Formats: sequence, C-alpha cells, structure tokens
Amino acid sequence: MRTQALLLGLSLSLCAWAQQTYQGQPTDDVWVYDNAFNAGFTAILRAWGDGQNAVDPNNPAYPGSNFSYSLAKWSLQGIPAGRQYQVLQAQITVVHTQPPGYTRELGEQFPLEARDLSSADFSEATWSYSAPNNPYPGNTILGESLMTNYRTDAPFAIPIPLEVESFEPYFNAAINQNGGALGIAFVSRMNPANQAGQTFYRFYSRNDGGGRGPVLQVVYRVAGDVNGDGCADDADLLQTLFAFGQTGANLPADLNGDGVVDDADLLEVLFNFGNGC
Ligand SMILES: [Ca+2]
Ligand SMILES: [Ca+2]
Ligand SMILES: [Ca+2]
Repeated sequence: MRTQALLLGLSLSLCAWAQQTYQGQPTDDVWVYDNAFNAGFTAILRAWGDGQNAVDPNNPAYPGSNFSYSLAKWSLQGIPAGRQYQVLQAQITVVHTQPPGYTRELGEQFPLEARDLSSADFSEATWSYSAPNNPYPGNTILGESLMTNYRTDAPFAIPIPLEVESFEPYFNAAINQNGGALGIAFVSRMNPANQAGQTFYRFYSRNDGGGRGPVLQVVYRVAGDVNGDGCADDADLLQTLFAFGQTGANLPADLNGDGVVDDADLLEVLFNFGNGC
C-alpha cells in the first residue's frame, strides 16, 4: 500500500514542470554619455566604443567621448531569496531602431555586449553625470548580440543569448544579495568615428511608447529540485534514482539537460541537498 502511494506520488510529480520562466522589461534604464546625456527619460538607448575597447579603460564610471554606455536594471523580487537557482536558459532581447547605421558585417564584428554592472543602485530620474559613485560596466561579458534579424527597412530584434556559466552566479547574487535588483550594462566596441558618426547601437528603452524596451527572459529552477516543490530533498533523490538510466528530452530528473539521467544528475541533487527546504 505504501509502495503504491509512493509510486503514485512519483508518477504525479513526474508530470510537474520544475522549471519556471521569468520575463520582463527593466524597472529603470539610462543612456550614459558625457557630451549628450539626456536626463529626460530618453526612449532610445545607445552604445559605442573606440574600435578596440567597449569600456573606457581609464575610467569606466565616467566614459570619455569615445565611449557611450547604457545601463538597465530588472527586478527579480518575485523570485524567492534564500536558495540557489539553476539557470537553464537566459536571453536579453533589444529592438534596434530603423535604419541601423551599420552593416550586418560590422554588427557581427562589433557585437552589442551585455555585461555585469558594478551596482544596480541608480535611477534615470536622479542621474547625475558627475555623481561620485555612478555604476559602471564590469569585465564579465554575459552575452553578445546576434545579427540574425538584421534589416534596414524596419526596426529589428537583436537577441543577446546569455552564457549560463557566467549569468547563473550573477542571477543568484541579484536574488540573494541584492534584493532582487539585477543590473546589466550594454556596451560595444563599435566605433562611430570611422563611419561619419552614425555607426553605433540605437535601441528602444523601457520608456518607448510602443513597449519595445529590452526584455530579459530566464528559464530557471531551484537547484537540485527535480519534482518542482521548491526544495531539494530525499524525494528528489528518490525520483532521480527511479529514473536512473532513462534517456530522452525534457526528463525532470535530467537536471543538467544532457538527455540522460545518470550519476551527474544524482550528484546535482546531492550537492544541493537541502536547498530551498
Ligand atoms: Ca529610461
Ligand atoms: Ca523537490
Ligand atoms: Ca543528465
């Protein structure tokens, strides 16, 4: 009887999707440029560099005129703190204005980079270029743009897939150490000076009336949690053991997503045992 109940519970929980999706626009974003900072909630964000660097190597917090950055932050407050998350997939999508001032080839050569931000403590409404502690782009390139949708006759979406290895700890730090605030810097090495001053990234901010601002999408789950109850415990261990050797797509116990339930997945549960409980 007890075994039957256990098996019933397992089969039910096999149907539950343990992974969740966050999708949203920034709660704030700002374009930073010393000569032309627009404090009026600009609907356009911009990024360029000097051909060699995306960030001013001398003072990343106060870029010289060779550099322009855009900063954005998202609120992940809806995701409970106090546990570690596994990121399965993450991407930022921005919408470029029409027409782009660069060729597809230049876009591929000098991608738009999403980097970590030194702090998410900023607001466009109170931004001051000369403030002593402005946040600035870090050195971690979380992702680079793809020019798959490039076109000149209409605005186009630029996907920036984020590297799971670097984004996952950043995502967890935002949730567990930063009150849910996740800051992203948009930078690029693309040099407008070489092409009559028009060659740079121009994409819509969250203030765009058409709702075309940046979108962050993250597919995640509580690390080691196979059955999706928010806690990695003996039930997850048991479920992994029962599924041991199974192969196929989207198996709940295939925590690392390599298409087979094996000792690597078992270790994932063990390493995270107690997480979220
Ligand atoms: Ca803004
Ligand atoms: Ca669980
Ligand atoms: Ca696996």
